Amino acid sequence: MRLKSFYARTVAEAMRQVRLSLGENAIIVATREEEGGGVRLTAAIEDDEAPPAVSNAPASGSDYAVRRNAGSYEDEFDVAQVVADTLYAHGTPAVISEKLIEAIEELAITDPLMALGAALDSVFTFQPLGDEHSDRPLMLVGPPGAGKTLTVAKLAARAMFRNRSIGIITTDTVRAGAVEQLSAFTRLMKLKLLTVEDAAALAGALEVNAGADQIVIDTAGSNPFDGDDMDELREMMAVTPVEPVLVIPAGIDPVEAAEMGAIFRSVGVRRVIVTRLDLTRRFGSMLAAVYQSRLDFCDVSISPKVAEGLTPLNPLALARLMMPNHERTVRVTRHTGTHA
Ligand SMILES: Nc1nc2c(ncn2[C@@H]2O[C@H](COP(=O)(O)OP(=O)(O)OP(=O)(O)O)[C@@H](O)[C@H]2O)c(=O)[nH]1
Ligand SMILES: [Mg+2]
Repeated sequence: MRLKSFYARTVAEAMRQVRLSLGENAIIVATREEEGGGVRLTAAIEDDEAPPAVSNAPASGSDYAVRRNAGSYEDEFDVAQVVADTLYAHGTPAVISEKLIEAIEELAITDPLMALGAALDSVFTFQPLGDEHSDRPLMLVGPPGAGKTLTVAKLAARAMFRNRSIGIITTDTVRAGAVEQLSAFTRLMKLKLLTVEDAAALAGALEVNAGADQIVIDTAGSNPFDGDDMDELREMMAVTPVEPVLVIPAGIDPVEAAEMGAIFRSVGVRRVIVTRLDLTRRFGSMLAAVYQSRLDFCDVSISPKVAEGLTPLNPLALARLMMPNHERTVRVTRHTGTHA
C-alpha cells in the first residue's frame, strides 16, 4: 500500500490532485485542516492497483471517492460506529473493542476498513512467519485438534515452493494414527519425517537436521489446563532453543481463548497461528487469545488444503477478514449514494 499526502486550498482541489496522481481507486485515509488555511488529504492505494490515471476529466456524479471526501460520506455514517458494530458482530470482548475504538477516535480516518486496520495496528503486534525467523526450530504447540499437523504440512509445502530445505520432526507418538497422518504429507513431498519419543531423542533429531534451512516440530495436543501436559511441553522445549508457536482454532469462546493464550505464554510462546478461519464467522476469540497476554499474530489458516497454505497476517489483512463485505458496501454506495 502506498500513502501520499496532498495539500490544497479546498477539499475539491485536493481531491482533484489525488485523482490525477493516484487514480480513481485511491482511498482517503485522513483529512486535516491546516493551520494557515487549506486542507491536507492523505490518500492510499494498493501497490498492485493499475498505474495512476492520467486523465484530468472532471469527477462524474457517481465518483464515490470524490463525493465521499467532499463531506457527504462522513455525514452518511460515523466511522467509529461502523467499526464498533463490526467488533460487536465478531463477539469481541468489550475491553478490546474499547481500545480499538479509542485508537480510531484519535486517528481521524474516514474509511472504516482503513480505520479498523490502523486501530488493529496500534493495539496488536504482527510478526508473520518469514524466513528471517527461522533461526530457531519452530515447535508448534496447542490444544488437541487445533491444526498443528496440518500447519506443519503447510509450512513444509511453503518451504518446498521457496526452494528451502526443511526438516520435519514429530514428538506426537501418543495419538493413534498421528505419525501416519504426518508421514502421508511428508511422503508426498519426499521429505524425511523423524519421530521422537522423548526430550533426549528430540536433541538427536535436531542434530540430524542441523543443515536444514528451517526445522519444524509437530507436537501432541497439550491441554493447557492439565499440569502434566504443560510440564511435558516444558521438558521438550528445554532441550534446545526452539521457538514454541501456539496453534489455536478461531471460533472458540473468547474467555477460554484468552486463558489459553496466557497459559501458553507462560511456557514461552510469543506468536500465535490461528486456524479454521474458513469455518468461523466471529473472530473475537482470536483477538482475545493474543490481547491480554500480549502475544503476536503471525499467520492464519483459512483452508483445510495443504496447497492453499497459510496467510501471513498484517493489520489491514486482518481488517479485511473482519469486514469481508467492505468492498461490496463501497460498490453499493457508489451506485445508490446510500450506505447499505
Ligand atoms: N477447514 C479447516 N480445517 C482445518 C484447518 N486447520 C486444520 N483443520 C482440520 O482440523 C482437523 C485437525 O487438524 P490437525 O492438523 O490434525 O490438528 P492437530 O492440532 O495436529 O491435532 P492433534 O494432533 O490431535 O492435537 C483436521 O481435519 C484438519 O484438516 C483450517 O484452517 N480450516
Ligand atoms: Mg497433530
